[in-house]
Amino acid sequence: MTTGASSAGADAGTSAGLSNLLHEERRFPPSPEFAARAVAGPDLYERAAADRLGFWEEQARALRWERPWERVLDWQPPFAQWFVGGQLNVAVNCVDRHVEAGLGDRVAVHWEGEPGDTRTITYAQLKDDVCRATNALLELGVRKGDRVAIYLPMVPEAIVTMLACARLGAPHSVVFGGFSAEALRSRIDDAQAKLVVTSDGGYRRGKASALKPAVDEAVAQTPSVEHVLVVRRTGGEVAWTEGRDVWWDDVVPRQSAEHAAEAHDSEHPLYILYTSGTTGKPKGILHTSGGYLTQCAYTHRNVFDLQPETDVYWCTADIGWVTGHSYIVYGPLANGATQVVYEGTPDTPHKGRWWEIVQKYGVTILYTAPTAIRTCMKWGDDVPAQFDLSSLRVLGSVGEPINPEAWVWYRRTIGGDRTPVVDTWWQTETGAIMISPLPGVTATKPGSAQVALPGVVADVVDDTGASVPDGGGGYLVLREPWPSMLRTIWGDDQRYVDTYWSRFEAMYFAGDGAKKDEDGDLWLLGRVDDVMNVSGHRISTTEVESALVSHPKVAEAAVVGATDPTTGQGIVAFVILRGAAAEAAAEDAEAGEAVVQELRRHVAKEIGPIAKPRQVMVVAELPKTRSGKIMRRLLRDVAENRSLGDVTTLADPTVMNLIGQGLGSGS
Ligand code: 6R9
Repeated sequence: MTTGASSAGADAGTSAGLSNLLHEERRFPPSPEFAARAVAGPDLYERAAADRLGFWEEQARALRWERPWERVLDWQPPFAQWFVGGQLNVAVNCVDRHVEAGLGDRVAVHWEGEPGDTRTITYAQLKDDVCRATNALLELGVRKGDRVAIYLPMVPEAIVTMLACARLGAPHSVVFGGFSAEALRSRIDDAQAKLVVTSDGGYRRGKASALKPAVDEAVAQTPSVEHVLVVRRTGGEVAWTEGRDVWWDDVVPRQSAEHAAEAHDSEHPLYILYTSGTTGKPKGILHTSGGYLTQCAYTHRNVFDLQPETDVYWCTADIGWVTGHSYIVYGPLANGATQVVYEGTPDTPHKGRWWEIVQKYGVTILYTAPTAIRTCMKWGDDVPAQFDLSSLRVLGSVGEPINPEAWVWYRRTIGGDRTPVVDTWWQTETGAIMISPLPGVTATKPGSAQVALPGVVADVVDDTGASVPDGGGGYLVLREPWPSMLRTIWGDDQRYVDTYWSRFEAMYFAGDGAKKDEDGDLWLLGRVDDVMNVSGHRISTTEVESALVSHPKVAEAAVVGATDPTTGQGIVAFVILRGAAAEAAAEDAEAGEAVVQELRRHVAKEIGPIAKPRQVMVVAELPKTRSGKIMRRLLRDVAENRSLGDVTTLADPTVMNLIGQGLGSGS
């Protein structure tokens, strides 16, 4: 294989590092054997270019429609409807039709609990489980159009509940189990959910951690919720509200395993998923049925070269993120794939747990995030070396830019220098993969997501919206609507228009910086707005700032994402304390340290542990422009230990000296 020329620098994860690496010369073309039996061929690009809408229709025909569509696309910019007039049931597509095709005995899910307990669920069993859950939701009063919040660990019931909602046409809103009671409350409230499905708890890092208390706290303030359906997972004690709370075991198993599914309109809402925007209030991204499922299934098949009869696929994401929605639930199940679902963390009970799982189930396709790859790199090559990873044949990456060094390590150490690596760019809003190599077709290039998939039209434009030439940089945009695009922000069409469609005329603004290299391949450079990316999770600076200023000791706060070798970015907060707290912290280092820890815990409680700042720096002033805007750029310089950039627009250039003095109060 061609390994040579340029090598990845230590700073490869930073934008500056990436710019240097645009001259990456390593190429990994597919082997002739791989190409010969690959799902995708080069003709896909030609067909999509010749007739884009016809190409998407061809992809939609892979699904079962109860009524055919009349029009492929109705585009009233920026509002799209796909496969208009068509009707289908998403759950039937993901489950029943495989059983009817004689594949009922195929394993849908090899589930592995963190403590080592396992469950094997065939498509036939999954169908029965989904029907029982659907009947239970009906018994609890859920009807088509009602919203259901799901706050569960990675247990099979999470998948079953999502599909039961899809079957009924009751949009789900999955809230990541690591989010706080307050985050859950605001999401339940925004969607006016009628039912919350949760569990007593789940296993993480070798311990049972409770979930139900957060639900109790949230639901005390959300009058829309009629019932809380509780899965028993850990057997831990739970507080109980009679009449409201219901055990899963008491209502679901006794239901009929038959449910006659209704066909829903192609544009019927499938789910809402909240993601951070540039303001404190998370955006409820709305996805609908036909177009979403079409693109999930198409991308899952082609990007991962899925051969459903023989592959064992594993996506390590949590179901609370969009990757779990599209590439654990909807894409793989629509394609009749066999997959592994793992409940816990990669280092429990030992650092080789993931590789042990790959060996145990003979995983052939692995889809994970750069932050996990970099963590495994840190743990050392000898960990994966203890396991047989020869079953792997395709490796995927998602969530943030993958630096070439990590890419090459992934391919070499996990993929035995044999597997294609696909770096897939997409977002909660895009619903499915948009930019990625195709294994079997593309000669891959470490660090670059390369080109838009067939059917997708991406570009990089400058400030004025003009397309940049090869070698140029700017903003990533999408020029044409795509089937799995978000339809709006739940309850806020105007915010949808403002956020995505107002920056440039007639183009979707993704919020990411990007470059085109000399071959025209795309390099994603991270967010250009105030959204941080921590371990592949989107967290807005404003959200963390709001959490900080909600603490009585904080007068003002500014938050930046600083480059972090493992998590991509780390959260660094600069805070000005209020009078007495400020005096105490200034006089006594221990008091200063105590307040720093208190604030870190406070943010974790308000938003969730993923938002806990890596560092909190107590400062006397914040750098502001004359118009009062905080200059985050300068704070980033401080957080990343760089010398300061241009300070001439500061209202008071001396504040940076004051900030320098405050740096003793790190965490
Ligand atoms: C799927 C998902 C979306 C943001 C996106 C971008 C970053 C995702 C990436 C990537 C570079 C990749 N991102 N994949 N950056 N290369 N392959 O992650 O959705 O949680 O909504 O995040 O993540 O910044 O805008 P979401």
